[in-house]
Amino acid sequence: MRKSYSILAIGAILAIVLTACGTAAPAPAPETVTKVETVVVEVTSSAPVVVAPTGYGVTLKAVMERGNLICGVNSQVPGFGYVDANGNFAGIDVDYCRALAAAIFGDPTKVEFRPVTAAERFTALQSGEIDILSRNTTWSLVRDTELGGNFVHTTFYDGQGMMVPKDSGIATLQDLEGGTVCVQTGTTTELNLADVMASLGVTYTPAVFEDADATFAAYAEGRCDAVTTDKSGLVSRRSVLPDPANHVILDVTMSKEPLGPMVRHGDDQWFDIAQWTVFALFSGEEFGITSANVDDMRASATAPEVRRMLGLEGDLGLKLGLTNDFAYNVIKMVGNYEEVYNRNLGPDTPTYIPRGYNSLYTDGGLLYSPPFR
Ligand SMILES: N[C@@H](CCC(=O)N[C@@H](CS)C(=O)NCC(=O)O)C(=O)O
Repeated sequence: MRKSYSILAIGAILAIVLTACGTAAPAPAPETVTKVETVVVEVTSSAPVVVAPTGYGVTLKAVMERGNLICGVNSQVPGFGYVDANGNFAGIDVDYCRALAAAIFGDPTKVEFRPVTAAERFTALQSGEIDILSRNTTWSLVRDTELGGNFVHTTFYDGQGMMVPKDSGIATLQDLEGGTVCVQTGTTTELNLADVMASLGVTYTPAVFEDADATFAAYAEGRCDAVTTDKSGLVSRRSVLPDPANHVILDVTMSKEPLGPMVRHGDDQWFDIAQWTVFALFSGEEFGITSANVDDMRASATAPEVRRMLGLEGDLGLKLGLTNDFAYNVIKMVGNYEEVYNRNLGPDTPTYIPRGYNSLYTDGGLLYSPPFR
């Protein structure tokens, strides 16, 4: 699948990535992506991208008929999306895919994980190769418009950072004057680096790589003085360097990187399903409903919102095109947000990241679900 996709769209990927990076002319006629049932967008004269059919209800119907969800994920970022020692996909973004499968099928295993690189991911979504992208992807205006996506609520608030060898003597971005910085192509990272260094008047040479493995291998070999990506990515990739303790993340945040799932334009039902799956995870934590106690809660809950959310009253699930126990299934089978977070990024993991902004609003963070009513 990935092979035929590459043959079909390699020029288009380049055009889209270059456009996303702001180094090429704008992609033509983005409106055609959003308003037409099935279209072929001539992103370059030689390499059309087939855009998947869109329209209300199309995606859920296709997923149900196929019998599983195809989720575009990372395979190189521990804690977010990677393949663990047992050969299973794991990470917070991967668990979100499982939660969505649980919401749709009542079965978190009905999901196929499709690894996509930073450069491939938007074309994979537009072409219909994947039903949803859940891969440490930053919400931005260009991605929300020209690249044909809608971002579901942010699931991890992040910011870009810079990592250097501990003994390098580099303590600030200014110390990188005249140096080389390893960075991955097709990312917001590359753009922010240029913006921030220009505003500081720091001259540097970017060393650009296609994926995280190549970027961090070059850094580990000393081919650059520093490496930059989302701070989550730095924590994650530092954990798999041969000598994690010998690398420090500078005390500087270069950007806002709100990371979350992305769907195609055009299917509001699918957007709502993806969105309320996120809210089920947040609300589960807010109401103290866990995978361990959800059955007790279902047997004894009296709070009206909890009863509606777990499908004991009303028909909220049916309004999404799902069953009324969709949120119960998410929490029972995958856990609430806190459980998912701690499993992948909690204090007992090698990729520990303090919750910070990724706490509930009731704990001073930014996670806030609208009401289940
Ligand atoms: N959040 C940024 C960066 C995301 C990104 O792709 N980060 C890299 C560096 S950690 C990555 O995940 N690479 C993994 C890969 O290429 O498979 C974006 O959406 O552009």
